[in-house]
Amino acid sequence: MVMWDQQIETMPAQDLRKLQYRLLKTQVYRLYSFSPFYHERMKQANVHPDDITSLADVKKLPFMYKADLRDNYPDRLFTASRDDLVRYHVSSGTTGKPTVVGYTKNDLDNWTTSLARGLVSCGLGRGDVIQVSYGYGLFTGGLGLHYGAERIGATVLPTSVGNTERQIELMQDLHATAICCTPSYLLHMGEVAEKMGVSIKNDTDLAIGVLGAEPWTDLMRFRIQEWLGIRAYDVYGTSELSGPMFTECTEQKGFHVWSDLALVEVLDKDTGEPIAQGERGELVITMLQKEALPMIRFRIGDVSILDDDPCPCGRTHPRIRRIQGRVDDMLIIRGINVFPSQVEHTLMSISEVGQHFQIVVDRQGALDDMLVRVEISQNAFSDKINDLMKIRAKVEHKLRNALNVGVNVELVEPGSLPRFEGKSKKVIDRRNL
Ligand code: DLL
Repeated sequence: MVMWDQQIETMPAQDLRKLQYRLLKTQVYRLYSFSPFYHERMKQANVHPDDITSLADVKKLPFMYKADLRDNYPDRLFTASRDDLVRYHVSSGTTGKPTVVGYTKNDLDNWTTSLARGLVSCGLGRGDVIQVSYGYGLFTGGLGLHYGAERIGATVLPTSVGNTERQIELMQDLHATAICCTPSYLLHMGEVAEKMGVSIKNDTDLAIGVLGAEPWTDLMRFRIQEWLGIRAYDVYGTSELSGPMFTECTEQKGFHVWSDLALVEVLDKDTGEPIAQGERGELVITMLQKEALPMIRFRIGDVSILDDDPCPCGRTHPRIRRIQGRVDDMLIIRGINVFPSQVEHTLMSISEVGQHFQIVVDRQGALDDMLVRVEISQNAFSDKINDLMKIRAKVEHKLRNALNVGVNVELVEPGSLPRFEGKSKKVIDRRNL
């Protein structure tokens, strides 16, 4: 198995834990001594760095929330001097002030190392042409994967987002073997390519996709792989962790979280207590080496499952499974919890349904009303009302069974729902809750 750094990637789990403990202890001492924010937080929680005597003691440390970053806008949580900062990224978010992330030289180096390991674990390396179609600029996706790809000796094609027809021409002419972008943008590219008479499967050298920055399901993965003739890997991260950080390996069974860089906990979102292995919970991450913007027990709000079982790829770092949603993206429809990922999973199991859907939630009087707009697949498209009624009934039936709540389904023509170049917006909630 080819690895970027065999020694660290296959280090025995026990040694990794020792290393994590050392790094945690150093980071906590540093923050307690130099950061007024962390000093105050630890005092409030009645914990001193001397109280951390094992890795498990991480649970004594207070949590950090996205609101802490916003409340300290733009850079009051930074623990490096301005002279030592070499870059900013800014994440817009949906509410309030944006989040500003700063990086020292070492921070950029660790971020790039993390992605170098990840990209190699997806089978990429020297000789590959990697088209980076995440946005370049304030968003972390473009530059993050750009430097990761350069680090492993691949050739980067920095197309960023947009100008899709040109992207497809360049993909063909420069023989891109891999693409990094959101799954929604790749779906859009596939369609635009077909309109241009280009089949990504047959007329390009594309073999690998490194797709993320938004939730998607395994069934969507299978569709993308089948349609475009590639292996599709998930990549995960958030601006606060640096940007895209962790990818799946060729086993496609979750992201390896590099233990020398991050300590991951999966906790019950209500109690903040650990949950049993294999149960889903909220991801809480402590970055062990970050200098400019340290993150201790950051409650990301993403829901996943921790998998500590040995990975057949030989890497000893634990995995987290595909992100199952956010703690705050759960919709409550007439008292029933509904996750958009359940809707996607169900729809993708129905062959007459295309890749695109939209959920619209409204309130009629006191009752919630959920409408799922579904693009019918090109093959199943028909102008016979009877055929369409049958498909609609089937989709409604499957959704009702999966979600335990009745929803209305509207079938729409292929190509009629909005397409996205970056993160997609699949849920429109019109209720004033
Ligand atoms: O989206 C970083 C990134 C760039 C990741 C490129 C992967 C590829 P933010 O804009 O701060 O950072 O958004 C982070 O996006 O908390 C998740 O809710 C969601 N997210 C990111 N990757 C995935 C994924 C970048 N693979 C937020 N699956 C996170 C599901 C994801 N959700």
